[in-house]
Amino acid sequence: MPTNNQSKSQAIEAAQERIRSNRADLCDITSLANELLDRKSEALARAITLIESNNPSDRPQAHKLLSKLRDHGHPNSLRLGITGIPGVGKSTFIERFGLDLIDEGHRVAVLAVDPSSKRTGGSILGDKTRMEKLAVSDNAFIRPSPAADTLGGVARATMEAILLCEAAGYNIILVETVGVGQSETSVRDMVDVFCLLLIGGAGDEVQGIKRGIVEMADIVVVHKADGENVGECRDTASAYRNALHLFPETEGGNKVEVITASSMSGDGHDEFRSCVGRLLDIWSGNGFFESQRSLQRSERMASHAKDLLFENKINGIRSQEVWDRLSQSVESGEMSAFSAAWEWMNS
Ligand SMILES: Nc1nc2c(ncn2[C@@H]2O[C@H](COP(=O)(O)OP(=O)(O)OP(=O)(O)O)[C@@H](O)[C@H]2O)c(=O)[nH]1
Ligand SMILES: [Mg+2]
Repeated sequence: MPTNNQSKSQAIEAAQERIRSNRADLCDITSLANELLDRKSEALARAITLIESNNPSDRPQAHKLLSKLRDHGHPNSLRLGITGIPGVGKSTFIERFGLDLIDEGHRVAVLAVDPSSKRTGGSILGDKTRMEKLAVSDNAFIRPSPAADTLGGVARATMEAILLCEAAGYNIILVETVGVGQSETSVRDMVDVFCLLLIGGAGDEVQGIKRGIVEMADIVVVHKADGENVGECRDTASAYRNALHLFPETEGGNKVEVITASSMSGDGHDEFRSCVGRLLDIWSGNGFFESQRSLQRSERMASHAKDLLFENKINGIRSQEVWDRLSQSVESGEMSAFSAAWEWMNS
């Protein structure tokens, strides 16, 4: 049996250890933040790993890091999403677009959101090989998709990864996402400009395009417009132009532009950069750029709160037991999913 004095000194020692480790964490986070602000890409990679972590015990650290970097956002950053079905040429397009931007003096970060990575083992190899030149540029940072997606973690982490890239001095952030599932809708809410890549000729069903995705786009690019494909791509572009003409005016007061491009020949890339420039001119003139960002920030807060609440609740041991019991009832058909979720929430 420990004496009273013994247990008291043990408690003091434990408390001191806790304070020491908190200080060590704080120190590590401070130096990580400083290295990131010094534009060390290795620090940026480590910081993204921290915010991508699905371990709830890493949350306080992530919070500390983001708080330290809060005032270091890039004043003139541009966040651009590129979506389209697998194989439409997103990575190849980004490589060429990114290299052109670097030539113009920009610093470019590429983040990939790939909901299919869980199934296929990821397009990491594809990302690396399709962006060979960009990958070795000092002014580019490429982050392939995280390997697993739990509790919407991939999308959650991507918004924060954008902020970290900006703090590390990247002014153009390109987010590549496969346009077949949920991911592109959440990516739309993280970027300023959203671009849809299509292939000439194939109808919407063939392209696996979800309803509504075309309406979300600011710029539509009919891609791989080279060799024998040029004519077909032009036809597809004009069909989309006609269809988009019938849509109501966009919130930003801009016209959705439809162009053809090839990342093999480079045709259409100048036109693409002009389209982006025109959009930014319109949006900075009418205030839409800033208002869209403000709205995105407040929506992100709600979505983080939802994730954290869920995580907090599901990680309680009792709560997990209740979850397992209710989920068995749902699986066996004894209970509806809504009632079970309701009961769990109120448990
Ligand atoms: N002809 C032609 N082929 C292209 C063009 N761009 C890309 N490709 C080819 O299309 C294939 C797919 O290119 P990626 O850039 O990997 O496509 P992706 O959309 O990033 O694919 P995922 O990341 O797997 O969704 C590759 O074989 C490219 O060489 C283009 O402009 N013209
Ligand atoms: Mg790709």
